[in-house]
Amino acid sequence: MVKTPFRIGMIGYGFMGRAHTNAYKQVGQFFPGKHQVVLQAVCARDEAKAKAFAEQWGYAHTETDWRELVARPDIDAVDICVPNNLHAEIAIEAAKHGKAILCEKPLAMNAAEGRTMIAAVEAAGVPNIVWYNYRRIPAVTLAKRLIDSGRLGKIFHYRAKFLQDWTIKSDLPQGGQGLWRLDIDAAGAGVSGDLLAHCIDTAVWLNGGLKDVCAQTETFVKERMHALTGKMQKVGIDDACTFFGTFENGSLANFESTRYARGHKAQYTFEINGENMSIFWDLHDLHRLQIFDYTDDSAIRGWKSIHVTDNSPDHPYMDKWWVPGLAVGYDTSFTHQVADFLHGLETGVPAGPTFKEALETQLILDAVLESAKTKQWVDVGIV
Ligand code: SOE
Repeated sequence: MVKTPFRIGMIGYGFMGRAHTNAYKQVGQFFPGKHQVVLQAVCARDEAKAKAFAEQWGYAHTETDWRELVARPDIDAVDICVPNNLHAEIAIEAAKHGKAILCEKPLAMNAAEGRTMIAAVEAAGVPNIVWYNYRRIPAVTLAKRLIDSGRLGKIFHYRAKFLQDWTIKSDLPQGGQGLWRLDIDAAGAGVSGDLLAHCIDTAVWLNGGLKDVCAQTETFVKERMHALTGKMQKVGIDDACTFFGTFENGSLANFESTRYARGHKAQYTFEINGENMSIFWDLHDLHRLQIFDYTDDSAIRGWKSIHVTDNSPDHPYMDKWWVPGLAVGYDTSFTHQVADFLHGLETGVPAGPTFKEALETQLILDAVLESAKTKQWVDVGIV
């Protein structure tokens, strides 16, 4: 079959640049389709770093100015892998040039900015998606199938947490490469926008939208040296954020994230309790889905741990990988996202979350931060 080239222009080359590029390299082998992904160009301000990345990962060209990259006629899609404060400007420009856009999460600094990006991609009619990769871990996708089948019955509770511990050191600087997540001007928010954004995206996908929230945030280290200015500066991000709220289906929400949970590196977990079934998932054990099925015979009723590696179509994505019992990891959630995105281009049914769908997470995040600031319940969509 003659394939249609899908030429990627990647902006940024950090941790996510590597995760996305790895997915582009894998997708054609494991999920062959109509498109052939081509690593056309990578852009970084530092030319030597751009060239080194291009050489290591196989990009054909480099750029040092993102405006040059998005204007290149030999690129079909722009992948935005830079700090959050640059997402909107780049996406809007890329849309004007008619490029498909794959944007790192969160979509934007806030919902208002997200709306400008949606307007741009809709006006240009270009395909778009946000990299909320955890949806596409096979065990999480299996949870979605179970919930959609109605087997859980009425949903009562959804709780999620995302715990890390890498910012406890008070002499860790803020800003600059690697540490821009601590700089409010680059990140827009702290753990809420960085970690809870994932929890919220999965929750909305699995359990529907949220009506209202009541939140608390804390900044444990009040000042940090800024890596770019060398000066001590006020820390503007939330180091920890917890909130509860109400889903549109009436179930209760309970979310927590922090970078101050000693011993936890990336402990993202969620649990959903329905009338007939509960489901639990843990990123540290990502290929397992824990299920308690009340409809089981009472003699053998109990929590079971499903190893989501069967290569029948019963276990999402797994028919494309190895043999039963052999797991895939974090990296493949990105491969699955590219596969679904390309499949969406082929079928005309876009894979999510599109920019428009990802706005919901942004609206919830705005409400969460507003609630923490005002110490009031806030309706989602009001801020
Ligand atoms: C932060 O440490 C981080 O890398 C997030 O930015 C990612 O989105 C998350 O998946 C893992 O943690």
